[in-house]
Amino acid sequence: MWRTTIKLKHFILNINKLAETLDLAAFHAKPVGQLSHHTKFTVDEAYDIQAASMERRYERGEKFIGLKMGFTSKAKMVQMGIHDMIWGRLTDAMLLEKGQPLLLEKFIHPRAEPEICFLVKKEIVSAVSLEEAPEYIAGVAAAIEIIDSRYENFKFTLEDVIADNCSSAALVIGEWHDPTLPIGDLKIDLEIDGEIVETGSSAAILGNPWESVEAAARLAKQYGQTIPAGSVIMAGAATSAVFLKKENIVKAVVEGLGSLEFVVK
Ligand code: OOG
Ligand code: MG
Repeated sequence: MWRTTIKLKHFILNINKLAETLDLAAFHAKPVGQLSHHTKFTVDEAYDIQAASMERRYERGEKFIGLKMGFTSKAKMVQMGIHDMIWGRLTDAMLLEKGQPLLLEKFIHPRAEPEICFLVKKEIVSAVSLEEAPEYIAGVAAAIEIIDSRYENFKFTLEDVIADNCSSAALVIGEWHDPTLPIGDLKIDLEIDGEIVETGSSAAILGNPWESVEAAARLAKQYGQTIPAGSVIMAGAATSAVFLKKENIVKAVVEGLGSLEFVVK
């Protein structure tokens, strides 16, 4: 009998090649097929791919500015069909300054989601409890995250999205506020062109956004990433994310933390 297929027994996962695929997809704003469709990899290997793809950005001169948590709310889990919390890395190139437009041509199929952001006061090098977390935080702000999956049709598995730096693409941060303000149950609205398109509460973020700081510290420690003083932690979206179109005016309003907006060009 002739064999018609040959099975490779000693398959070696090419972390750098997979990282390059995702990095180039982001760089050229050209989507790629899901990695999981041709390669099997674990959650830990997905974080290795993420780290390797971020190394390529750092080599181009981008600077690490903080972490983002993902799937910390039910609304997001349901929208994307993923049931585990994830985390990704943010760089200075992703940060939109006040008044700076989001240039559509730099993205594949960007979506916006309203978030709460924390400013780190003291370097976080290991897990911190919910009680200890405020000692490490200098400020809290309303924020908008722009996510842009590098995968066709914004479809992915848990491993795919982690490898893709959790769809991180851009972020806008509002005015910093005193972190002792109560933030456990604030009304959060996302408006497009003056209409509320999504509404939720900060309580949707793990029951309380401070839980996201605890989770970020724990996961960063697990994967060997410290969170330096001056960096930010995006707590995760409180609502589903909304696709963006040219000329959209996108605004987040968070009760007690004010509002922020940007224009899509
Ligand atoms: C993954 C990113 C999830 C959040 O806030 O839950 C996220 C995605 O939805 O593409 O950023
Ligand atoms: Mg997010």
